Amino acid sequence: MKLWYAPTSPFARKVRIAAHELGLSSRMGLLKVDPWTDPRLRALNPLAKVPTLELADGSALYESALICEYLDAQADTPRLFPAPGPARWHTLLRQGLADGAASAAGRLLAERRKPDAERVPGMEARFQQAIDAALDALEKDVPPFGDPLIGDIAAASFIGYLDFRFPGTGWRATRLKLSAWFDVFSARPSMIETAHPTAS
Ligand SMILES: N[C@@H](CCC(=O)N[C@@H](CS)C(=O)NCC(=O)O)C(=O)O
Repeated sequence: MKLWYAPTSPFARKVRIAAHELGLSSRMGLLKVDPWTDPRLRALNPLAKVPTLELADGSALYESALICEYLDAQADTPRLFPAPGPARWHTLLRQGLADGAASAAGRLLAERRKPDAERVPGMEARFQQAIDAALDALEKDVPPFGDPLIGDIAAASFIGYLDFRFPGTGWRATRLKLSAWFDVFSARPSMIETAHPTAS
């Protein structure tokens, strides 16, 4: 299997972290692609987004949540997605929260890159509120230390993206538990090997 990815994408990073945590990264090739300009991607994924996982038979899976669940099912010991029940709902909710916040961060970046005349009043503030409220929600229900579930991986991907795109925002000052958790999580080999580029 081969992952079409961009090194700046938090969703692609989420998949790569999951593969690493499951011991599958050596079985997953990587193909770096620019989803905005590479026409080959749309032939696999009508949405032309990364991550897209190309399977051995030439078919493809897209949407990071689905790709991660597929990878979990390929592992000798699936452990990112609990069976139906409270633990599953909890981690899927955390994944949804973190993915939505990462999406808001991406849209905030795009808004800030627009010329002043094209900016829509109130949009930046709305995206920022989503990011801040998501961080507050994660602080109130901070992920545990130890082997992660999918929601914890998504949370780390979101925060990693925030630090990558918006360094020095000071989000840690009022979220000490989340900050401590993220520091410990960031030392995992899965995080180190999938780090966003330092400049882009
Ligand atoms: N919900 C999707 C989001 C994927 C996504 O938005 N990827 C961005 C890069 S971070 C992308 O490929 N954008 C290109 C486009 O929107 O055309 C997932 O979880 O995989």
